Parts: sequence; C-alpha cells; structure tokens
Amino acid sequence: MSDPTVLLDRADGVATITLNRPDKLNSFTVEMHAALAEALAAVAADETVRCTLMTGAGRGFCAGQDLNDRAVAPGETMPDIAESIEARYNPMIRAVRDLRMPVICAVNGVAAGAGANLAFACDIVLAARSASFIQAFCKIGLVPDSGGTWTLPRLVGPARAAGLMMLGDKVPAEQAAQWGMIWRVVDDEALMDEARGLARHLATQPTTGLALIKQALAASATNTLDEQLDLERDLQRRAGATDDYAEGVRAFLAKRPPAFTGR
Ligand code: T3D
Repeated sequence: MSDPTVLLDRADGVATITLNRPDKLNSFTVEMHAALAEALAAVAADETVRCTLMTGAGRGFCAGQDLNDRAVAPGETMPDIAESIEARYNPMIRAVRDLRMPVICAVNGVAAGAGANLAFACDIVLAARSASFIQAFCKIGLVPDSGGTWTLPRLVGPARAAGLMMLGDKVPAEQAAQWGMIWRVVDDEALMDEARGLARHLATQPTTGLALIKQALAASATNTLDEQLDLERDLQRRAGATDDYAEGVRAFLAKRPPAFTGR
C-alpha cells in the first residue's frame, strides 16, 4: 500500500497537516487534494482543535500542481483546467481561510505555484532559512491561482507582485520576510520546534477572538473604512460575549495568567 499523501496529527489542541509526497516536492495530485480536503474538514469539525499547523514532508513544502498529470502529446487537447481550479484549488484556499482558528504554515523548503499561494493563504507563515517562494505559473504559460493575485499584491504591493508573477524569480526566505510576504525566517533545524511552540501557544489563547480577527483582516481588503468600523463593532459584540473575554478581564484584575477555553 502506498503512503498517505497527507498526514493529520492532533495533540494539545493543535492539528498538524503534513503534505506527504516528498519525492515530487509534495506537488498536488487529485488524490492529495482529496486527502487535504478531508483533513481540513476533519479539523474544522473537531472542537478540540484550536490551531492548525501546515507543513511539508522532505525537502520541499509544495511545488503546486503535479505536472505529470498535465502532460499531453503534441496535437492532443489539454483538459479544461478551470475545472480543476473550481473543484480543488479554490475549495482548498476557502477551507484554509474559513477555518475558525489561526493557521500557521511552516514552509520547510521550496514553495512554488499553488504551493506558494497556499502558504500565503495561511495566517502566520514561518519559513526555514533555506526555503524559497516561486510564482512558477508564468514559466509554463499560466496565471497565478489559489488566490495569489489577491494575496500577493496585498502583502508586497502591486509593483513587487507584478515582478514576482511575470518573472517567476525564486525569492529566498530572508527576502520574503524583508518584503512582508511572511512573518519570520527561522534556522532550518529550529523551524518545526518554533512552529509547534507557536501553534501550542495559540491553542491556549482566546480562539473565538482570534477567528474574529481573521474575519476582520479578510474583510478589510475590500471594505471602506466606514464598513470596517461597522464590522469591528459587530465582531467586538461577539468577542465581548465570549467566556474568554470575561476570563481575560478577571485574570488581568487578579494579576494572574488567564485560563482561556476558546469559548
Ligand atoms: O493544472 C491545474 O489544475 C491548474 C493549477 C495549477 C496550479 C499550479 O501550481 S501550476 C504551477 C506548477 N508548478 C510548477 O510549475 C513548479 C515546477 N517545479 C519546479 O519548477 C522545480 O521543481 C522547483 C523550483 C519547485 C524545485 O526545483 P529543484 O531543482 O529544487 O527540484 P527538482 O529537481 O526540479 O524537483 C525534484 C523532483 O520533484 C523532480 O522529480 P525527479 O526528477 O527527482 O523524479 C521533479 O520533477 C519533481 N517535481 C517538482 N515539481 C513538480 C515535480 N513533479 C511534478 N510536478 C511538479 N510541479
């Protein structure tokens, strides 16, 4: 029997999802998409999980679509890949963005094509010093997908986004951090300890409040200031009604550490 293409581990309130096709730099097949969709659905349905950590097995994070599945002989017609985007890539990005908890991405190596844009869809991205990011699409005549044309200009600005997407240059992790594409760079051997520590920390924090922050940030990309002020009011109403807010205030006044439950 072949190895599972996605691994899911749950402990201490953290779900760790590992893309697991290391020989092909964890590039996406239909099977791996299905396994990832199943893992994300399981995490979404599990109330004990308060933070998700994504990473890749082996020396790469993810090299995007497995191009072996896109090989056509001369004269043959390429299948309509919009169907693949609609059925698999778009639901994947939506599932990550809709998770009601922070999603950390530990980019352990190269992240190319949809693999890079999957990382950028996560809330906090740590990268190993040897990792890199490539908008590889232009090299094979495609348009960046998986939300890249939405996230990248917001992260780095339109001028850098255009250069990255039209030239397809490899961006080393240090430069990605300097440009604001990711949260931080970590020495290779420290990446997973650091990412797990961060995930365990977030899993003890006010999860509902963190999920509402995620919603506010996503909406701010298209809202006017007036709309965003109204949204902040509404989200704050929900945050203010949580047990964790009451606990946070009690703990502050009692000068003790808070014990958040995520409710
Ligand atoms: O089709 C649709 O559904 C639309 C959706 C599109 C989404 C997309 O993501 S399109 C973009 C697809 N991805 C790419 O174009 C990236 C292709 N890969 C690369 O450019 C390079 O592999 C990397 C820059 C990522 C890494 O380079 P390097 O030198 O570190 O490694 P390598 O030797 O190229 O790759 C190692 C192995 O992984 C190698 O296999 P082998 O020769 O050892 O058996 C290579 O063929 C394989 N591999 C890497 N990327 C892919 C791949 N195999 C299939 N598909 C890949 N995308």
